Amino acid sequence: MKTLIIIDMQNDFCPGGALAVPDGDKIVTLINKLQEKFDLVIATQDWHPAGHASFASSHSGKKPFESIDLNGINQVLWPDHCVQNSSGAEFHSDLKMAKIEAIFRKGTHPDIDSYSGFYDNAHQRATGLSGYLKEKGATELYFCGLAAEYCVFFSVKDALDEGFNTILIEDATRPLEKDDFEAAKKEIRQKGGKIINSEKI
Ligand code: VGL
Ligand code: ZN
Repeated sequence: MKTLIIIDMQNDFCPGGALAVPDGDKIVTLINKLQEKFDLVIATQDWHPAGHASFASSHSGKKPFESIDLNGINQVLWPDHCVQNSSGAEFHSDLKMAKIEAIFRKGTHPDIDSYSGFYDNAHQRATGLSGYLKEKGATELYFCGLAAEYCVFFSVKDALDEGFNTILIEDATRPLEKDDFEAAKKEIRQKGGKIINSEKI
């Protein structure tokens, strides 16, 4: 069964937001059109408590986009973003919600970040997404949303590890940094993932 997974299509990742992805808002119309072609559509939502450990503001003397070691894991420090119940954490207002059957929230644990929709960055806590998809009979997972080389990429990698047929829809995602996305695409292909454009669907 063909499933569309929309990653973090939230205001803070769009121009004007706290952690804006260049042209992040330009993919909303395409994602709305794509939804009609899928049997199952689900979404993820970055959903941090205030003072989250991934925020630069939680570490004295640190600035956004610096990296630190956080409990043994390399952590990029971000501007405060997607704080629970803030307008930045809301989905882009043009995103069609009618076909989205479930929303998986992530990044809720105060001490650890969670890029993937499946697991936290230490791979210790599952969101339940994998079990949900398997119970629904999902076999082919198509990924879109933001940001391409972070939450989309980590979700794609986990999907491959979980044994799903995994396809990234390249024109329905946007990166923070183009070069980092090129490296991510290479790794996706090496792991057996497919990368396509939306016209192929
Ligand atoms: C994301 C950085 C921090 C993403 C979320 O959705 O790609 N990136 N939190
Ligand atoms: Zn986040």
